[in-house]
Parts: sequence; structure tokens; C-alpha cells
Amino acid sequence: MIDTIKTHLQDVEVYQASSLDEVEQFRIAYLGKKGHITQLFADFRNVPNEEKKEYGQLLNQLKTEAQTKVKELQTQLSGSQTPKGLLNDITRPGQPIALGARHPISIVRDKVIDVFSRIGYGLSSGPEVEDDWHNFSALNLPEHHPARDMQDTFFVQTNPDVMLRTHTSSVQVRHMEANRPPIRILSPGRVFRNEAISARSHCVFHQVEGLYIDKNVSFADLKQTLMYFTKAIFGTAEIRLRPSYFPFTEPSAEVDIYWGLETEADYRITKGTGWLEIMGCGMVDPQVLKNCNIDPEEYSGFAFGMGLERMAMLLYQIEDIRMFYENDVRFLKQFTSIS
Ligand code: 2NL
Repeated sequence: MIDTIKTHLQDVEVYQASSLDEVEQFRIAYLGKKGHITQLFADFRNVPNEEKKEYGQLLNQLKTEAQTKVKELQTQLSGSQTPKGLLNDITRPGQPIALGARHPISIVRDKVIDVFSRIGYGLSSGPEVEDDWHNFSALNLPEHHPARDMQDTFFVQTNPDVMLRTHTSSVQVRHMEANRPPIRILSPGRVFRNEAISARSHCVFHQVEGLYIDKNVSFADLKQTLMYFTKAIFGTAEIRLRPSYFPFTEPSAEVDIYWGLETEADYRITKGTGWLEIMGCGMVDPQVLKNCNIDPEEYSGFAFGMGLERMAMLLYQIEDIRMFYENDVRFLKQFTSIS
């Protein structure tokens, strides 16, 4: 019986495994409930008295060595060796790569561009630092209009003729100056207002404006275009045009869509009316056409403007405008696309 233990001791000493599975088999064979060592402990009572001492010592030694061996092999095989084998496996599936996500403002802007491109609108861009003519005067903003005030406009180097554009209408003025009708353009871009930052407003935000000028363009054309647009973006063509005022359009209107009153949030968003203002629009004021060398007797047109932050907040249920500019990846990772 002592010889059996000695044989096991040798076997354990030389044992090598090439996988964790093999080590587990080894552990069960020696240390498991029905393993050699358990069995040898059970046989202890049958050992002749004079051999008991040596038997006990050797058996304890065997147990310790088997346990050490198992630990050793487990550490070895769960360390560098397993991955090395895997790395050599060319059939192994690739590791997922963390991808960046598009910014919600970019997603919404591109969606708006896509919707209008399908009815013939092209793109126009222009400078963010503007002069008084393109940002204000050509657009019929009278000299003492509040929008011209220091309170609302960022002037550059205190020069009253150099400012950050307060809307992308300035781009459309430049486009009209440089092109003959028919004109069908969108001007998306960053605009600047000297406003306190809050959950609802920011001093830098994004706009898309649109302009359509041709012979016989009517208010009915404007309404149809808006219905096509709201259907594509918000899924509803149920709109109403509320009379409003802009210095550069006449008549002017605010566009509301019927948002509905199904949830508590709908009551909050629509102030209990079910209607939601999404943009402003109007027929281009004849004086603005004249300012851009377009004859208002021959041509007419409409224009509209919307805030992209507002659109994105409605479409993605974002409560605070500041989220757009903080670049918190936990926020940015959430946006895929809008249907
Ligand atoms: C709004 C309202 C609007 C325009 C923008 C425009 C441009 C030219 C001539 C006439 Cl060149 N109008 N743009 C017209 C009406 C409304 O924007 O609420 N924007 C966020």
C-alpha cells in the first residue's frame, strides 16, 4: 500500500497538462470525492499498525503535492498560454471595435437637407463673421431694431460693421446677390446670439433656413412645401400657420404642427394646446428682393427658418440644450438615426 502512494507521488511530480480541462480531469482523479487520495484515506484503517505512521505522512505529502500541482498548472494555463493559442487561430471571430456616433444636431441637419434635396433644394454656405449689410440692412432690419442691439449681437472688435451672424439669412442674401432666379437653397449653419445660457437657450446654436424664388411663387406653394416637410420629419402634415412678424417677410407666419395630447409630456411640451411651434416663415419682402437686385415685379418667393437644437430636442426628447455642447460620450453614444 505504501508503494501505491509512492507511485502516485512520482506520477504527480512529473504530470504536465496542456489545457485547463486536462488539469480539471487530473484534480478529479486525485482529489475528487472518488479520487485516489480520498480512497487512500478511506483505506487507512486497514493499514497494519506498524505502517500507519509512514502511510499517513506519505499520504498527506501526496495530498499537498497534488493540490500544489493543480494550482500551478491552473495559473500557468489561464495566463499567457491560452490567449497565445487563440491568437494563432485565424478562424477566431474579430473583436468588436468601439465606433464613434454622429452628433444629434448633425443627424437632424442631414435629415432636413435630405428631405429638401428631394424637391430640388441645393445647399449654400457663407461666412460666420458678417457685415451689417448681409446680416441686417439687406434684410430690412430698421436701424433701431432690437435685434441690432449690443444685447443681442456679438460685434467683433467693437466695430459696428463686423459681427457674428445672428441667422443664416445672411448666406441667402449673398446667394441672391450672386445668382439669378430660380433659386432653391437651404443654408444650414452655426449662428450666434448674445444670450444668457440656460436649459432653453444658448449663445451659439444651429439653424437651417430655406429660400425659394421664382416666377409666380405663392403662399400656397409655401404651405404645401411645409406640409411635405413636416410629414417627412414629424410624420404629420397637420399644420397651422399663425400670423407673425419678421422684418424680412410679408406676410409672415409661425408654423405649428399638431403634436397631440396623449401623454403628460405632450401637455407640458404643447402647453396644453396640442399644438407645437416648430419654425417661422413668410413671403420674402419685396424690399429684400430689391436689395439683392431681384425685381419683385417679376419674381416672388418664400423663406423659412428653424432651429436645429429645438428640432433635435423634440425628436429625441432632450430636455436641456446644454447637452449638445458638453460632448459627454454617454449622451453622444445614444443617437443612431431618425426613421
Ligand atoms: C425662425 C424664423 C425665418 C426667414 C427666416 C429669410 C431669409 C431671406 C429673406 C427672407 Cl434671405 N426671409 N428667412 C424668413 C422667415 C422666418 O426664420 O424662427 N428661425 C429660427
